[in-house]
Parts: sequence; structure tokens; C-alpha cells
Amino acid sequence: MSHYRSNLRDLKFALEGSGLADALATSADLDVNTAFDILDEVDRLARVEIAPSFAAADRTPPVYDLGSRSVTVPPALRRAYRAYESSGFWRMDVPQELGGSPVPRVLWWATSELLLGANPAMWMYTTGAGFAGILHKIGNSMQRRWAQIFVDRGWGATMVLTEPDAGSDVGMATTKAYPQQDGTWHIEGVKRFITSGEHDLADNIIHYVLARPIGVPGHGGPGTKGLSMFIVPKHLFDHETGELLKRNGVVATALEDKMGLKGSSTCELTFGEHGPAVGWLVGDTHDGIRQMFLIIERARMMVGTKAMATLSTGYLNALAYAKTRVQGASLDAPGNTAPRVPIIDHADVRRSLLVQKCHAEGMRALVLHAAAELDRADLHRDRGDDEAAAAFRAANDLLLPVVKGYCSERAYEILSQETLQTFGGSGFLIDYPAEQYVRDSKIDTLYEGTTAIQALDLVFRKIIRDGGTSFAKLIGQIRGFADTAGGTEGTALTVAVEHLETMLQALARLLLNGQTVPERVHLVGQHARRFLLAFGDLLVGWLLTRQARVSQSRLDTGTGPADAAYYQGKIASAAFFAAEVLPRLATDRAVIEAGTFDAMSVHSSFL
Ligand code: ST9
Repeated sequence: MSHYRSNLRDLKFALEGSGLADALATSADLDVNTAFDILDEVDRLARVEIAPSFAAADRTPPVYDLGSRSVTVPPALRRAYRAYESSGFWRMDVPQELGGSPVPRVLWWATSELLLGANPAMWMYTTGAGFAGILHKIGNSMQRRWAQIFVDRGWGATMVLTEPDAGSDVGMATTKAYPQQDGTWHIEGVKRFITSGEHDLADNIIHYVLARPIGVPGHGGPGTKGLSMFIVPKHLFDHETGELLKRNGVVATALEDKMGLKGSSTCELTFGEHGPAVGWLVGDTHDGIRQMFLIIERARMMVGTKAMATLSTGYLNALAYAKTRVQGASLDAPGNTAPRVPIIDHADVRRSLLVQKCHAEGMRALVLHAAAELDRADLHRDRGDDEAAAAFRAANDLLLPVVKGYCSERAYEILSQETLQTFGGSGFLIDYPAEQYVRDSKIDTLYEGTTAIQALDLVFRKIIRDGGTSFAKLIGQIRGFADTAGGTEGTALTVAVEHLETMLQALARLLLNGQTVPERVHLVGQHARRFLLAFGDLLVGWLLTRQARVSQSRLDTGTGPADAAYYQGKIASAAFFAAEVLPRLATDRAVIEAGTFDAMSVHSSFL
């Protein structure tokens, strides 16, 4: 039995709730049933062919050879990669013009959940065609032709921003790009933490690199705006046929030894020290940070989905264990001779499982809701309604830092505090997958922008800079639902909405005060993370309650016993979340509103 336990039933239900049918309304090839058939097949692939590589690549990770500066991935990972490659499912993320079979974003992220849950490292090696899709949008005419070569030849890709002294602060990057007479550029510098930076799964790797152009008037200045994006291939290639030519001067100079996600090859890349690293300016335009964010946005969505997928399989493994592990007598039948019961019959274990269940399922609904906003944007764009399309894109923008920040934080917290705990001491052993889930998921709060970066992005860019428009619209939607939902969940949601709005007002007041007392802005920095997590809790509470109401109506119209149990579980999840999780927004509000403790008033020498 593989480690991976998918939740296909809930995935399909969440897909229905996020408007899959609407997204497919204009599709000539797909309807909901065929979409579900795809999910069934990806699920089989994930569980049977991908999942075995998860532990194998952790115990026997990729190996770096200093002599050849190459990375060899373990056989299990290679098998999984080949299985995914030959399945052709990656074409769902490739534009039609490049031979792809694009599907709505909700369906793409639903299938990605299955693969990321089975082995996230494997998924990350496979994104070359997706990158080529982005290049096809923003590249010049020659690069658009290259995009076809990259897809046809199955080449890998990387996003290359980070440097030893430029992590969160990408604008500190010092890697330089020198223009050449023939229109190419020579890249010089050292980049760090490059996912899939070197490996032997594909014949070539296309690096998408941020560097500062030198000697180009008006460009190459300080900060992120001075960065341009370059394509730097591992091997130079014939631009018409794609035939590989000589090795380019970009080499892996180290492979990181990590706490988790060991199957993913994380490299230091050095440009220009081992021969010229020849690059091409993407789209002939110096617009690097904006171009890179097209990739970053996708990667942030991937991280949130990965975190949710890991929590979901963690929960289902814990649930199976709790049903079979017999320990102790029931609290209401104590004594040495009382019958021992499976641990699922102990109240604290049941509580813990509910914490895991409602967060995993709520986050799934959140990920798909965010993806569906992009589908709605596309539908309106196709109908020529640009204003509505922009509003749905803004709605997705608002949700992205929550998908990334909330899912990663809560998944790691719950995997380490609840999932592993369900197994007792056995959870600490490599015999069960929980310990690897904990190690592999920690990175999600760190890369692609830490939680603090997501929180600042949410407050300053996605709410304040947007004039609060998308936030107000979403909050209005939640309030409207809460009013009609009724019951204890409806009331809990109404109260939680009020708490969240008050938190935002308090942050806005601090910003206004910051104009006269600049130090006050630090309090916004101090509380932004708390606000992001509270926002995530509210969104999950809302989506779970929506699902519970649909479940109730299906129960009312009559279902079979298996479905009935599933729907009862959805109703219990929402009730539990409203009773045990949403009330903590009151504390968040009290802390932010009072703003009595200013962390920056504690001098750094006191710490
Ligand atoms: C990393 C790798 O961590 C992790 C592994 C990932 C796995 C890779 C696998 C592939 C992923 C999948 C992707 C695939 C593609 C297809 C595949 C398909 C499957 N939204 O606020 P300013 C832009 S990599 C949009 O002044 P600062 C915007 O252009 C390392 N755009 O920032 C803006 O201009 P304007 C990850 C945004 O103060 C400009 O930036 N590293 C956004 O100069 C400047 O904005 C990080 O994530 C946004 N939210 O710089 C860095 N924000 O304002 C984290 C900014 O005129 N640090 N822009 O519109 C940050 O994000 C910082 O906030 C900063 C600050 C660097 C942006």
C-alpha cells in the first residue's frame, strides 16, 4: 500500500461547488463527467505509479557529482517522472497552440493536488512545458518558436531569482547581464536555492533568470525594477531544430542537503565562471520582475496546493491508524477489565481528527475557489467583458497570498501537532509517512515568499493598494451568505466577519497614524501575519459552511448510505470549525485592536 491516500470523493464535491460546470460550459471536448474520468485516471497514476517514489527519493535522494557538476536522480523518481511524462496529463497546462489540451484552472489544480500529494518533488521536475506556455505569451517571435521546441523535447525549467544575499529581498540581486554584439547576453553571478536546478531527467534545462543589465541606459538600476529576465539554457541548441549544441556556462556548483523534500534537487547555480553563460532577453523587453511574477503566482498556488494535499493524505493516514489502533478503555467505561477500544473512540483523538479533516477539506475548497476566480476571469474575457474579467483576476490576486500563506502555515502546524500525534510514538518512526510529511511540508512556509512576505503582500498590495475593493466584495459575499445560512454556523460567520473587518480597520488606522508617527507602521508589520491567518480561517469557515448547506439539501432529497455518511461528515466539519476554530478570531481582533505591545519598542539588544 502506498503512503498516498487521496480524497477523490471530496475533491469532486469541492470541484462541483467551485463552479466546474460553469467553467466547462464553453468547452467542446469536456463536460463534468469526462473531467471526473480524468481525475479518476490521474488519481490511479498518483497512487500507483508516482507515490512509491515519495519515500524512496527521501531515503536515497539525488546525488551531486563534483567532477561533472551533474545531479543524478534515484531510479524510483525516474520511473515516476517517466510515468507522468508518458501519461500526457501535463498537456492540460499547455496552450493549444503548443500542442496542449488546456483545461479550466480548477481542474488543473485538482489534478495537481493528486500528484503533489503523491510526490511533490516529482511534480516540480515536470513544469518545463508550463514555463514554455508562459514564454509563449511573453516571448518574442523567435522565443515563441522555442517554446514549441521546449514542449516537444520535454525540457525542464527553473525559476532563478534567489541569491545568497537576495532571498526575500529579490531587489538586492547582483547577478549581471552584459549585452553582446550578436544580441545575446552574458550572465555572471551566483544563484541559490534553485529548484530542479540540475538533474538528469531531461536532456536540457531552461533557466528563467533575473539579472541586472549593464550599460543599458534606463535599465539595470537598483531594486527589483532594475532586473530583466533572461532565458539561459543548460545546453545551447539549434534554434530551428532544437538539436543540442555545446554546454552553456551555467553549472550547478552545489546541491543543498535539506531537512525535507529531499527528492527535489535544490542547487546553487553559477553563471559565467565556467565559460560564458549565454542568455536571451525575454520578449526583448526589460520587464523582468513583472515577467517573473507570472511564474511566481503559479508557484505560490502550487505551494498552497502542495501543503493542502500533504495535510489531506496525512489526515487520511491518521484516520486509518486511529480506526485500527486499540488502546485504553473508553472514558465512560473505565477500569482494568473494561474492553479496550480503537483510539478513534477517545474524545481527544476524535477532536484531533476533526481538526485535520475540516482544515484539509476547507483548504481544498479554498484552493479551488481561488482557481475558479481565474476561470471566471477567462470566461468574461472571452465574452469581451474586460471589466468583469479584471474584477475576477483581482479576486484571485487577493486570495493568492492566503492560499500560499494560510495553507502552508496551518498544514505544517496541524501535520506536526495533530497528524503525527495521532500515531503516538509510532509517528516519530520512518515506518509511517507522518514524519516525512512534517519534514517535507516545512518548506512551504518558507519558499516562494515567506509567510511574512505573503502577509505584507495581502495587506499592502492586495487590500490597501486595491482600495479595499476586492476585499470588500468578498466580505460582502460572505456576510450575505452568513445572513441566509442561519444556524450556529451562520451566526459564527457573522461574528467572524465583524472581527475581521475590525482588524482591518485597526490596521488602516495604524497606517493613517503612520503618516504622522512613522513608527506606527511597524505595528502593521507585526500584525499582518495574524490578520492573514484570521482571513484564512474566515474563508475556510465560509466555504465549509457552504458545503454543509449543500450536503444538507442532498440529504434532504435522499441519498445512498455511503453518500449519506459523507454528507454527514461535511456537516460535522462545518459545525466543528464554527465551534472550535472561528472563535479564535475574537482573540486576534483583541490583540490587533488593542495594539498594546509594540515589538519594535523592545530594543534589539534586549533580545
Ligand atoms: C522559490 C522556488 O522559492 C520555490 C520552488 C518552486 C517550485 C518551482 C516549480 C515551478 C513552479 C510552478 C510555476 C510554473 C509555471 C508553469 C508551470 C506549470 C505547472 N503579484 O512591491 P514591489 C511585482 S523562487 C504580482 O515594489 P519590491 C510587480 O511587477 C524564489 N506582481 O516589490 C511590482 O511592480 P508594480 C521566490 C508582483 O519591494 C514589482 O514586483 N522568491 C507582486 O521591489 C515590484 O513590487 C520570492 O517569492 C505580486 N504579489 O520587492 C520573493 N508583488 O508595483 C519573495 C510584486 O509596479 N519576496 N510584484 O506592479 C517578495 O515577494 C517581495 O515582496 C518582493 C519585494 C521581492 C516582491
